[in-house]
This record gives sequence, structure tokens and C-alpha cells, in this order.
Amino acid sequence: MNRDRSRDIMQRARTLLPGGVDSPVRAYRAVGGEPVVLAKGSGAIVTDVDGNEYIDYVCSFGPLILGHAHPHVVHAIREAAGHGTSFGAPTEAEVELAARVIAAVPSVEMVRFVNSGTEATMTALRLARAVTGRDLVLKFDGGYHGHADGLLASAGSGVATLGLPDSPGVPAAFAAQTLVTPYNDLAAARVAFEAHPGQIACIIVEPVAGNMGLVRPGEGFLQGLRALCDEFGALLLFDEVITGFRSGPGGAQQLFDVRPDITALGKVIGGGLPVGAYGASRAIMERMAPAGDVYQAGTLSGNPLAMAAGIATLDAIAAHSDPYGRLDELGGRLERGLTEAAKAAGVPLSVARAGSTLTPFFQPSIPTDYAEARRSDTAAFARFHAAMLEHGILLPPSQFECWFLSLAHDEVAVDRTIEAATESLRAL
Ligand code: KE4
Repeated sequence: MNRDRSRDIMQRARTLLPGGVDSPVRAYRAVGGEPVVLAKGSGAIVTDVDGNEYIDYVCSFGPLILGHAHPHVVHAIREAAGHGTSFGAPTEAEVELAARVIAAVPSVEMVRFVNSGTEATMTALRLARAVTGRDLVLKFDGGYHGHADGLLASAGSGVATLGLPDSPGVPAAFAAQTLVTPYNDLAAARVAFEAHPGQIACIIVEPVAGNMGLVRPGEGFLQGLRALCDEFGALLLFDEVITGFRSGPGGAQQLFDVRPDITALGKVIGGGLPVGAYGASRAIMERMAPAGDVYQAGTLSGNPLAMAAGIATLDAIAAHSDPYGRLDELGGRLERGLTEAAKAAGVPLSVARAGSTLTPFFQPSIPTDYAEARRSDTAAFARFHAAMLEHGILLPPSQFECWFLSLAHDEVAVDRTIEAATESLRAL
């Protein structure tokens, strides 16, 4: 494929934007080669600046559950834009989207909108600390909750030790407020609580992990976290930025029937525009200013265009006869096809899936935590990514990201993807 314009644009971009991108993963450092610069999308298809078309499994890393440029979403944004783009004042659209989120997410009685998943989790942590009067937070190795300082902490040595900065610029004191233990390991989480009695404000967890590649919670893991929080007086915070409205209307908390105390949302609820949200019981949420004393604010929070896109997205999902059954059906078809293609090619590949979100791991078994995920053959993934690109399939540029299907994908697109994978794996 000719991608001269992508190359030229990226050369210019690298003189103006760090790494030429506004978010690191898009720079293709994990897979090599030049990023594809996209010009437009429609349904499951994106077109790059050189006119090449691709079946898209990035889908903006999750928001585009309806596919690109869904007519109802585009119309809603156009309508809203004609009445003004931002007011710094209450609007009815915020109330309408809030009503939809509260009606769908079992543990949420009240919600507040912000502009990103990072803002949602950052504020949710502040709220948990305020409610409990405690400072420490427990997260899981390989869990990603946005780039707030305290959450950029990686596992120190040993289980109950405090986190270490995951990035320069994060003060050790901030990282030290974060405990990091392995995902799917209840015993290690218990040790952390016992080592820090009365100090842990909350556990923050991706109920289905999507940032080490897709890693499902083991049997009883989420229920066990709920019990630990109840036993030690901490709050349970589900980061459902990926799983919210992706795994079902009520997200993972409905799927696994576990009720967190606070829920962070993003991606799908904005339909591709910048939206994050955090929600909880009324009692917890009314701690937030101006109802309560915990501060958080935002110029563009509840932005009318973003609210319009979110409402149109959730309404289009609700209007579909069986959206999550359809997404699961397509996801299963792709999972089976990839598994068979790898077997035929003799390539060690294990596909982890939750509905329309999946990760083919280049290793013989499906990981249960980050240490296992990191055993994957990332060089093989990089070769596979490049080969699929040449076949017109656009994959997330990292072994440790998820592929996303949308309601705009269909059997033709999935079967074309499987054909491309069969040839790409054979030539690996
Ligand atoms: P944002 O600030 O990027 O909107 O959301 C942060 C976030 C929070 N929680 C979870 C579970 C998330 O997956 C994310 C962001 N996800 C990444 C993809 N794995 C966004 C893509 C990127 O960083 O460019």
C-alpha cells in the first residue's frame, strides 16, 4: 500500500507534537513502522490520507460502539453545534444523559460528567479518600486508569510494598500512596490490607482488564474484592471506562453482579466526543461540591456537543433489537477464526475475549495477570500488525491493547479479517 502522505504528515507532526502524536500509543513505537494517518471513517471502515481503506478494530480504543460517523450521532452533534458549543451554564442535555446513565448502571444513583476517563478516575479517588478519611489506594499491576499522578505507579518489589513512580515527574511521595498487587490475586490484596490497617481508602480495578490486553477476572475475584472492601472498611471503585455500556447496558457490574461503591465511566458514553463520568450512591456523590465539600470542576464538563453525542449513542444502542448479543456473536466469530488460523499456521496464539472486546495473545495460554501477559511474543505481534495493515486491517498498535468490534462490523468484515489473519500468520 502507498502511504506517502501518512509518512509526510508524520514527519511534519514530529516537529510539532511530541512523537508526532497526542497520545503515545498512536506513535506505533510498540510495533514499529510509520503510523497510518487517518482522514475519515464510516461504519467499520476508516480511510487514510492516501485513500487506503481498512477494517478498523481500534474504534478510538472503545468509544465507537456504533462504528464511525453513525448518522444519528453526526446529526445530534450538528444540531447541537448550531445552537452553540459551550455555555458554562446548566443545559438540559446533561440531565438527559445523566438520566440514561443512572437508569442503566446498577450502583449509580447520581453522576457527574467530566472530559476524560482520567478526570473520572482521578476525581473518584479524591472522593473515596474524602469519604473514608484514608490516603492509600490499592490498584493492580497492569491496570491503567488514566494518567493522574497517583495512578502512574508500578508494582514495587514484594506484594505489600508501596508503589514506585511509573513516569518521571511523578513524585515518589505520590506513588507511595498507591499499593500495587497482581490482578486476580485476592490473597495478595488481603496482605496489602493487613499490612496497612485502616489506611486504604479504596481498591480501583478494571472489572475486566483491558490495558494489559484483555484479561478477564477469575472466578470470584470481583466478589472477593467486594468482600475485602467490606471487611476492611474501604470503598470499591470500578473503572468501567472501557466496560461501561460495552459489555452490556449495566457494564461489568451488572454482568458479574458485583456492586462497586463508585464507578468511573468514559468512551462509549461520549460516542467519540470527550466525556468521562463518575457515579455512586446519592450519599457519596453529594459529598461533591457544591452539594458537599469535595472539589472538582471543569470548563467543558457536560459540554452540549458531547452530551448530544452521548445521548444519541446510548439511544441508538437501546433502539437495537439485541446489541450485545450481536456484538458477542461477531466477537465469537472473530475469536474462533483467529484461533483456527493460528492453529493452521502453527503459531502460538491465545484469544482472550469479553463480548466485542478481545486480545489475541502471541503465546500458548490466556494470561490471568500482567506478568503472564508480558510473556507474549511482542515481536511476533509487531510483524502480525504490519502484515494485517497491508491486508487492509487496522489493529491497535500494541499487544497490550484490546481490539474493539462495533455494531457496524458484520460477518463480511469479520471473515475478511480472518482471511487476512490466516495469510499474515502463515507468513509470520
Ligand atoms: P482517558 O483519559 O484516555 O479518556 O481514559 C483513561 C482510561 C481510564 N480507564 C481505563 C480502563 C482506560 O482504558 C483508559 C484509557 N484507555 C486507553 C487505551 N487503553 C486510551 C488510549 C490512549 O491512551 O491513547
